[in-house]
Amino acid sequence: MEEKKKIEKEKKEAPIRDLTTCEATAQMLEKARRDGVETQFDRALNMKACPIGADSACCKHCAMGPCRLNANDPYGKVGVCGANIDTIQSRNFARMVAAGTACHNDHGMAMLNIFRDVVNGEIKDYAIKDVAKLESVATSIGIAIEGRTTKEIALDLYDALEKTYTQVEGEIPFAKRVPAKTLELWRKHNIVPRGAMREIMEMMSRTHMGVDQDYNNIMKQISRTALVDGWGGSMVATEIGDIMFGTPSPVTIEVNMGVLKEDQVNIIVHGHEPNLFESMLMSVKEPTLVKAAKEAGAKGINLVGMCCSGLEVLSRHGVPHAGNFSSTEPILVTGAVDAMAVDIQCIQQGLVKVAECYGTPLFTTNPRCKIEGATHLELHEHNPQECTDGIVIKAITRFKNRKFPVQIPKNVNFGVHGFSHEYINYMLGGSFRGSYTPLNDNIINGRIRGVAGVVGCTNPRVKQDWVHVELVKELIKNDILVVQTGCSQIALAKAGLTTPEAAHLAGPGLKEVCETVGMPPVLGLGACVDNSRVLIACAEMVKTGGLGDSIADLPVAGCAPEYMSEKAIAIGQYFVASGVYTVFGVTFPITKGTKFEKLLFEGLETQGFGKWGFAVDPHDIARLMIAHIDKKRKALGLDKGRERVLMDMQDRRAIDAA
Ligand code: NFS
Ligand code: SF4
Repeated sequence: MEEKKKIEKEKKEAPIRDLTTCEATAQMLEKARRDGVETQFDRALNMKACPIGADSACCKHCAMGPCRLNANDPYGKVGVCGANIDTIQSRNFARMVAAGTACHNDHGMAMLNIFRDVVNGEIKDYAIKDVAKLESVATSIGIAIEGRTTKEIALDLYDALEKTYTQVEGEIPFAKRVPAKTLELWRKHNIVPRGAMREIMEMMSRTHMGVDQDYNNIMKQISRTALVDGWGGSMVATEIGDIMFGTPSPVTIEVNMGVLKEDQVNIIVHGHEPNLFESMLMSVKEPTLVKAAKEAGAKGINLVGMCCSGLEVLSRHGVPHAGNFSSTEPILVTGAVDAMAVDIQCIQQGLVKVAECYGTPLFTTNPRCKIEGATHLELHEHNPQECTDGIVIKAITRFKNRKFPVQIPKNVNFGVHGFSHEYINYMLGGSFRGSYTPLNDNIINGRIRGVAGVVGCTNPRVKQDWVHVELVKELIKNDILVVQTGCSQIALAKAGLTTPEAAHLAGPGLKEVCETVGMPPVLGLGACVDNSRVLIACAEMVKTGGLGDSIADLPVAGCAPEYMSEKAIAIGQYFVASGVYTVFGVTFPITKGTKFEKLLFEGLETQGFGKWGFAVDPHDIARLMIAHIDKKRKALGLDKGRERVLMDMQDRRAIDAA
């Protein structure tokens, strides 16, 4: 008993600076402890991760089990049905990919439904904002645009993209954007996705007890399912979002908890579908509501974002962003949040209790995501402001009756965000000759060693933001250009690395490129579904030439160093299947020393795909990624050029002069 108490005490007193490097979050965690409020950080300390689950060595797919195998002797035992460790863990992995893919596709399909009703005139609150983008997306999948009205093109685009979800046979529409050699490999392995519903259904069916029990065969369906995320649902979500709400271009914007304003009505939108946020943007400008806020004694209404929908409007409209996933509970501890509106994904149930402690009304708005104890105020696309106006009114009331002392961390960081792949094209090539040629050239001549995508969640099992920031610093120091999405992008923004001035932290080659173009060494592309922008950028690099024939040839690598969600696993797998080496941190759901592990970490690459990597320490991760980029440079015959850049500046000037 004494021992138990001692452990409890130690746990509660884990130094806050060990939990996060986000200064604002740390301050709020300290306050939360004083206030006796619990967050994910406390729960993580008190919940030891199940070691059998962590190794993916258990199965509960039927009632003859659940069965658990011994990760220290993985082939020493099988399940009651005879399933071995490779079957069990590949099925577990498959279901994570299916769930993550389902989330992105569910989101993408919801966006596409809105698009359909906007085009046929049933939804009047949203519109087609970016006709140029509509035309370029249509053209990319073979829809004629010459001499046709916007509505005609849009209707055709809707019909085509619906297939991403519903098609029974054939290849998804955006397969047309995949570099020929990459697509050829997919066809050879019969993994070009048909439609998301079909792939996810087949994945769930094949992982039922007594169906697919060959991990190699399961792996194929894992890849096909993941690919209908990256080149399917996620890509549709991004493209339709751009068409309706505008394609991002760089904006300078504030992030961190200091964007909350003590003398204003603070409203946070947290979640993933941009339509809630777009409607909220209209509501906070509604003259009657602004007036009501002023009458309540506020200077105005302050709307800020968190997590991925926050990133979408940060990129598209320059709306301030208050923090990433692990900060969603701590920000309520400020006492300054007058309402939080959430839709779907990464909404922790723990928010309810924290919101309650500080009298913050918490609203769920989507029929697919209600939370016990939160107020449900549903957003109907045909009249979205009914919901968002209602939330603003409740927020004003809460402001007027604020009972809790307000303590807002002062931290605010400025940075540049909103680098769509279209803008990268323009930025490097100029408006007349927009192209990826300058990027490829700088990779070929070695100023830029390669490109890394650093993305994904934060996870209280590791120190918040630390792995992201240390990893990215190490990469840019080594002349690797970093592109970012999701919660990772906010970690780097808070660390001040999304500014052009951060170029001084880059190696000499990357620094020179950044200074010439005036860009940061770290480019924020948006939300997690916007990882599809990274895929398109990779396809463009292949198309531009000089860096091989397939995505697998490119000197690029990806990483989600603090991931936690099944969506992240799906993203990792679609990058791997597309040809990218992808390293994950925190933990990897696999039993070491098994055939399935070997397939993920080596075999897939031998087959011509990318492969998985794993390391926890940011410097170890950086080493793995850099070694891979150098391996690809060598295969392309680019190692010589780069050595010269590093060893002899004079030499390089001579090359440039030539
Ligand atoms: Ni991505 Fe966005 Fe963040 Fe992770 Fe969650 S918010 S979809 S899953 S935690 S990066
Ligand atoms: Fe056990 Fe096989 Fe049932 Fe899984 S499917 S719980 S391994 S008996």
